[in-house]
Amino acid sequence: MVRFGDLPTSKALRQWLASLGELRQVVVDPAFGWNEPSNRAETIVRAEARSLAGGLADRLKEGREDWRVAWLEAGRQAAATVEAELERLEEPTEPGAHAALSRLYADGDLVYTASSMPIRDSEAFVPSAATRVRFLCNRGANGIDGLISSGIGAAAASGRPTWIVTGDLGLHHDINGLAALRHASVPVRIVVLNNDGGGIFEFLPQAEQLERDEFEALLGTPLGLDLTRVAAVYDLPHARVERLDRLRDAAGQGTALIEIPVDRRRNVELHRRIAERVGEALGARHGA
Ligand SMILES: Cc1ncc(C[n+]2csc(CCOP(=O)(O)OP(=O)(O)O)c2C)c(N)n1
Repeated sequence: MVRFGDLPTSKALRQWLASLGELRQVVVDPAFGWNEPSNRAETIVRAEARSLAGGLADRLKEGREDWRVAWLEAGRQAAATVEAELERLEEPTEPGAHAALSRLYADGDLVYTASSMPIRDSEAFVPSAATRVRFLCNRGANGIDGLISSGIGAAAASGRPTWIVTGDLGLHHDINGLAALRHASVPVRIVVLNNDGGGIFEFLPQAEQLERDEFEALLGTPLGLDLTRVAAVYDLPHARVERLDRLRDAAGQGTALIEIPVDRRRNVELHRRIAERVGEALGARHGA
C-alpha cells in the first residue's frame, strides 16, 4: 500500500490496515517529515507527490489490471448493497439521510460535517460522485463545540452555498452561533439529525452493560430540544423531514433549519446489518 500524507482519519480503515500483517506499507511524505505514528511503514519516501504518483500510474498501466478491476468492482458492489439496504426502509435513518443529502449536493457546495456520527456516516454512506463538493470539519475537542459558527463562517468567507450536517447535541453546543446567519449571503442549510442525544455512544459496550437510566444520564444525554422553537428564536424556516423523499423540498427553500428525526438504537442495528450485508456480498464474490 502506498499512502500519501497523513494517516486516514477513518478508524475502521486504520484498524484494517493495522491488522494486515503481511501488508507492505510505503508512506510518501511530501512535507519531508516523519508522518508515521502507526510505526508500520516499511519505507518513508520524501518526494513531491504529484510527480511520484504520475510515475507510478505510468508503470501501473503495464501492471495488474485484474487487481485494479477487482477493487473497483468490490467498491461498486459494496455501494449497491448499501443502497439496496437503505431503499427498503420507510422511516428516515442516519445512513439514509447522508445518501439522500448526497443527491442534493451541487457543484461548488460546502458541506460542514459534525462529530460524531455525521463525519463517519458521510465517509461510509455518501457515494462517490463526480459532483465537486468540499467537505470541512472541526477536529479534536472542537468536534461539536463551535460547529455552527464555523460552518456559517465558512459560508460567509467562501460565498459558497453551505450545508451544516450535525447531530442535535452538536447544534445545542453552539446554538447561539445561529445568530451569525445574518452575515451569510448564500444559502446555509443546517441539517440536524435529531436522535435526542449522542448517537455515537450507543456503539460503546456501555450501551449494553449499563442500566438504561444510567446510560442515558452519563452518555446518551437526551435534551428533548424542540427545534421549531429554536428556529423561531432566530427567525429561521424550520422543516421536519419525516420521509427522506421530502428532503429535496425542505432544502429547496434555501437557508433553513432542517430536522430529520432518527432513532439512536435502531441506528446501531442498521449500521451492523449493513456491515454484515456488505461483508456477505463481498465474501460471496471472493468465494469466502
Ligand atoms: C465541546 C465538546 N464536548 C464534548 C465532546 C464529546 N462528544 C463528542 S461527540 C458527542 C455527542 C455528539 O452528539 P450529537 O451532536 O447529537 O451527534 P451524534 O453522536 O448523535 O451523531 C460528544 C458529547 C466534544 N467533542 N466536544
